[in-house]
Amino acid sequence: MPDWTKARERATNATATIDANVFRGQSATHTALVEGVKVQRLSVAPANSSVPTSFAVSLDKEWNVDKSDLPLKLTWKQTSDARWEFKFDLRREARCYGLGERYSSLNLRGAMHTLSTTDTSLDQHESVDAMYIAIPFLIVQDGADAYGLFLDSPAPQRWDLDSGLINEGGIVLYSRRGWSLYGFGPAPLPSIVAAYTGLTGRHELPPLWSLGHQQSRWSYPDQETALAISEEFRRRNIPCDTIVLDIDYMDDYRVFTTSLERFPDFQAMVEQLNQNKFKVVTIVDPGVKKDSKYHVYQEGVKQDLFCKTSDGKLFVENVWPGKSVFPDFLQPETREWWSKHQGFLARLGVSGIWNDMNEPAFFNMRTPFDPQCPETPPDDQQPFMQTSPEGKVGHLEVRNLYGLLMSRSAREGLLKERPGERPFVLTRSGYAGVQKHSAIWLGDNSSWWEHLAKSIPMLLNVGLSGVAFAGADIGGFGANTSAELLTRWYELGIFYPFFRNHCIMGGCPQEPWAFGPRTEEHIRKLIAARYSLLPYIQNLFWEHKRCGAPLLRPLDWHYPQDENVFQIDDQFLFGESILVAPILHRSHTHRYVYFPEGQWYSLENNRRYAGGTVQRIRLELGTVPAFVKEGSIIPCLDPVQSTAEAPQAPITFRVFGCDAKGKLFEDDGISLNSEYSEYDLLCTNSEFQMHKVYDKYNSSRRYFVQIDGRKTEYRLT
Ligand code: MIG
Repeated sequence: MPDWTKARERATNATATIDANVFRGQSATHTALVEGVKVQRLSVAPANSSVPTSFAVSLDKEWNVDKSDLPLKLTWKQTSDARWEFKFDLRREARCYGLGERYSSLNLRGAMHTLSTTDTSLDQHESVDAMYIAIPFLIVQDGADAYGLFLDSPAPQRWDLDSGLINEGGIVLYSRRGWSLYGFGPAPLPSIVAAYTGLTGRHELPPLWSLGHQQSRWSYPDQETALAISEEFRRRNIPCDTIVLDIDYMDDYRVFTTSLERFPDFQAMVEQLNQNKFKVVTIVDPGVKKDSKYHVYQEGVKQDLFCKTSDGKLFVENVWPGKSVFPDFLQPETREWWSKHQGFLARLGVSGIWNDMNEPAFFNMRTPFDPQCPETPPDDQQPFMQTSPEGKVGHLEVRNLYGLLMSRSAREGLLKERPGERPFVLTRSGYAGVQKHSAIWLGDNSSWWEHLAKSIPMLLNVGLSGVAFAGADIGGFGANTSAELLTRWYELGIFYPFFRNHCIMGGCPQEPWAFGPRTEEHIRKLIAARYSLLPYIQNLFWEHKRCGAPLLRPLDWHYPQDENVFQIDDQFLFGESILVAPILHRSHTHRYVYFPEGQWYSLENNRRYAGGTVQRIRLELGTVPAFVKEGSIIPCLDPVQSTAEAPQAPITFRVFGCDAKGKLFEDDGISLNSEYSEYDLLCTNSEFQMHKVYDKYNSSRRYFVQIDGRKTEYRLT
């Protein structure tokens, strides 16, 4: 084990001299236009090294040499061989967004933000800093202009967003390796996100089933329970698409095995679930049980695929299986090997892979990075080594990539197993660009009202960081939920792109029926509302694919001129047409809602609200807390119990106002390269029309139009 105390002492003694610039390497600035936005790239490598391969940036571009200043007057220096410092301007009025997963209000300003992937293990509260996901992309919104800074290095970083109230931002990067920094803008906020996701990639269209309701808990312990839960959903007419199996489906927590005692007919169970229009998602952790009789361990040892300490011994830590070893996903051979193992689950009929514990988390060494440390310890004093394309490297230098690369392997494995089918992967940890491979969730929240409320700004910042397909555990993971909290959580959760109810071992039951008929009735109605919005949600994913826009947007995304919206993070826009303003406090029945310009209609009862006003709105338990902007057409799916029924279900176009516009995107919901159709929906003077933009997908469903409560069939000609 490295001597951490020594490393830290040595580093602390160095503090006195850390101001001078000791840089003796190569640097270059280049520029390119990405999605119409000027992007400058500063590449820096210490002497005798090169800029490391990026696993985040996927864009191949012609870059031109550039001499102009970086945005926000950014300056940098190297203050020791293991520490870099950056400074940039943050004018008083500038707002800061992004940085991936932060336990924060929407505006990140006024605090330090540590980016080093960390299992917060239920400790999500005001004092938590580093979280599961680390995305070093910051957006600065200053007046009408937005800027972006992306420091592409998977080593620990600390971003100081003017915690000293001196109108200055700073970054410390704890690395001995080179890096690239990308500066974006000035440009409007949506363009900055388009350019950043142009560079780092976007989500593919998700399989439609993954947008339906997913039911999880730690754990459904055996196949009887998994089947019984699915049958409850059908019996009670509560729509649901997926049963999620947590760690107890495995044989003694060995990855890529199933328990013969508790799941003796795993494959038959999956078949039965599939027949009942459910998919199955299974958890996969990176820790491989250190057990000389276990094939996955044997293979990895034989092929030298696990992380080793600097003196060449296998790195062993405790996680669920007990003593475990960890694949080095930085090596292409490891990724290839791991990806093939997904086949074990895929052949049992499993549809999606849930990657947990991949910060990676360890039971003994909880946080390998110590933010008090002024610099990174030398490679050989780090917990273990990994093999990068440039050679051996200390774990901390590349730690933030672990979850991204693991989920990349999972995705590639599913693709190999079912070529042409959209893979569903969910990951807890990630780095910039993780959206190319996976959806994410916010990890271990609790059944607290605070966490219900916090999920809004957290998901807004995650979305602005390129990760649109995201959610939080509905009902709350830790602690015991209540009838009221669970209901309110569904009112908001039906707008989470990733829509899953999940709960900790030992927590009280929190399936939709757990609190009796009245609560069940509310939740049934709310889940049905989610399913009815699926065509609109598919439109939004299509929009994300084309321009990187998140589904959940802060109000200033669409109303950049309206100062009233700048600090709002207890309401959000769900695409351009829907404003969501949920109740976030126990026993509240009303809340204040700010309506931006225009007219707004309650999605539920069509009541009209004038824009530019704040209004006190009654939202009884079980109400969909959403308002549609006048001039919008929302495509709504007729009731289904599973998305398996969606292709045949009619769509009703709900028209809000006499003159309105909307979109319809349709495809088969499962093929990677599905044919698709896209229509512009138009209503003028209460006359409705669909215009083809592209129509290669032939749907057999019927369409209806609903204007002013009148519903008529519309025939596509
Ligand atoms: O140490 O697999 O965040 O969703 O239920 C806890 C058990 C490990 C943490 C995940 C949580 C999951 C749990 N896991």
